[in-house]
Amino acid sequence: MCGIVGYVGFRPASAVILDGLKRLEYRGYDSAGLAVKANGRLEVLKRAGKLSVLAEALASHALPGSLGVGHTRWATHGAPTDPNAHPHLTEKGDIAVIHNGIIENYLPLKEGLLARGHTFSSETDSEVLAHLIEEKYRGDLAEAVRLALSEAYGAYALVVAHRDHEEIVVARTVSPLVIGLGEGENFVASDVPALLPYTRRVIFLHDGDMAIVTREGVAVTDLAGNSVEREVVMVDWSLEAAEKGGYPHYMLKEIYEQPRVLENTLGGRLQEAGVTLGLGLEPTRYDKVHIVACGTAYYAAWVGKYLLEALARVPVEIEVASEYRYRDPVVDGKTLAICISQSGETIDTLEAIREAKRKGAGTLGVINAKGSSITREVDDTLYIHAGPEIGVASTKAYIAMLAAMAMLAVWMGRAKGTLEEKAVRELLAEMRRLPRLVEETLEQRPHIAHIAEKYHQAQDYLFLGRHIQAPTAYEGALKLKEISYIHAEAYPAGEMKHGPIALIDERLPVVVLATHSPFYEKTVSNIQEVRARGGRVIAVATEGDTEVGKFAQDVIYVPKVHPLLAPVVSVVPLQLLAYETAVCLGRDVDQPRNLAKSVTVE
Ligand code: HGA
Repeated sequence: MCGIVGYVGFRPASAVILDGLKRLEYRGYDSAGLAVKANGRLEVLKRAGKLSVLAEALASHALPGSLGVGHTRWATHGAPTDPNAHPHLTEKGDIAVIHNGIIENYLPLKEGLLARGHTFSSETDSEVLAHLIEEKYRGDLAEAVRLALSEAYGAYALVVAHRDHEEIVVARTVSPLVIGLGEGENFVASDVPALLPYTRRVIFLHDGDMAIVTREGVAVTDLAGNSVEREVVMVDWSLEAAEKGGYPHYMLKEIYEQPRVLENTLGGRLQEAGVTLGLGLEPTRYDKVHIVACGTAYYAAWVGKYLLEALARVPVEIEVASEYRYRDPVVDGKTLAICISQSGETIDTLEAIREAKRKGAGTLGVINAKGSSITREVDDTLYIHAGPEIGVASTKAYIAMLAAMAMLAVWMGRAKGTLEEKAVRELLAEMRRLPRLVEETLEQRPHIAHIAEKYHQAQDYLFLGRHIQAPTAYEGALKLKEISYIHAEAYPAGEMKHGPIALIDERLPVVVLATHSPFYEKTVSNIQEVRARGGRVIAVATEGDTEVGKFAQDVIYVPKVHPLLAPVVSVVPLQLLAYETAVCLGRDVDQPRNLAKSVTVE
């Protein structure tokens, strides 16, 4: 959360910052601001609202200078107003501070600062850092930042500029920061997409790192000022991959990228009669698995549970990370704790996996972003290779997580001896077909757009699915809520009669995952129960099914696939249904209200 860009070099800093912030706007879009250093002054411009408001203000108020810092905000402390936007300046205007995270002891710090005569101009926790740094400053900016941080605790990616210094000082604990290396210029950002037009050479700062960034170079230290070596990593994400490429929204582009994403996730890993994952962990050491994740990744965890239990016959517990970490979970050395996260920065997930590790579990991250915090803390990482995901509502990362979990289950099943070679060959053959099947499913878009149009006035939606399609129902409901703001509930189909059936009337569209599976007949019975009460059914069914159409008002057909892989294909129409509904309602698909991507606050 929060987009951060810092620049020191020879280009106009405001243009680099604005361009970078545009590429990071998915991280927060309550307000935006920047500070640029010119002629020994820090000039600041900040505005509530989306980045376009700041861009407009900048068009009539140029900020010349080639050193600057900028921010897009996702508010935690204080409403999204102009004064609360970052950067925060000291009263004398000599120090500008940008912050991502939460300073947990900001209240006592603020009281002390007020008592010592400081005046605050915002309600944010972040502003205390500007005043603290000012108090500590004796001519050495990095030293002042270090001293200030020794009094603050919480999470921060901190970026500081001073009007007398040709440098940017940065520090991180918990919240991510990456430095981009150029020639005669260097960059700072909270995520890689901001850097892609300028450089592929990056340094991912670790927890507790600080850095002094100048035109000539970067010096990384720990918070005590001792120099530390950090690897320079080449990132392989292309610039086009992080741009819209002619699509009206990132989300739609990412939905259409899914066949290629599946090729990347699966490609090179599927062998004739097994799966090569390049993991060091030894599956036979573990007798139970815990999977932790948040949001969409949690539904991938749920699908993963069914896959691992079916194929590797290992008991699996799944839990949302924010609950897991606080409930003293029963973990031992025979527990494999898996965490799933697109960004690899999700703070709840990171803390949950740390908790499992502390208790002796082996740890595995299923992650998209290379070099991210979680990948540095777990014993092993299985990358999903989805490329940059910019749309706030996750699509292609979800499908890649599902494919990764399927491979993991086959791999563990083989290692544990619970899977016959014949069954493996069959599954692998099905997995190889997935990119093509998703491609075919995308052809349903016009039909799905028609259904979305028909039901877009609905106040509520219900999603039902059984067994491994229950998480698909939940993911479908989540997508709809996130981008259309229509209230949607999901239930395992068999649970409907235990309560939610009371909701059914002729105004309620009910999406039922009724694909080919051993539970197909039971699901068709659920469809009939909905119809008997006047509900309107939108079924997702397998091509060639002639039954479901007799009971459902609308049917979306998806290609036939092994039932354990059905979620990969079936989620696609639900993503499109959410997308088309949001478009019908005129919603901001890529920047839905109140949300932000890469959730780095608790
Ligand atoms: N606490 C700060 C920064 C918020 C943030 O990092 N969001 O992701 C604020 O509220 O401005």
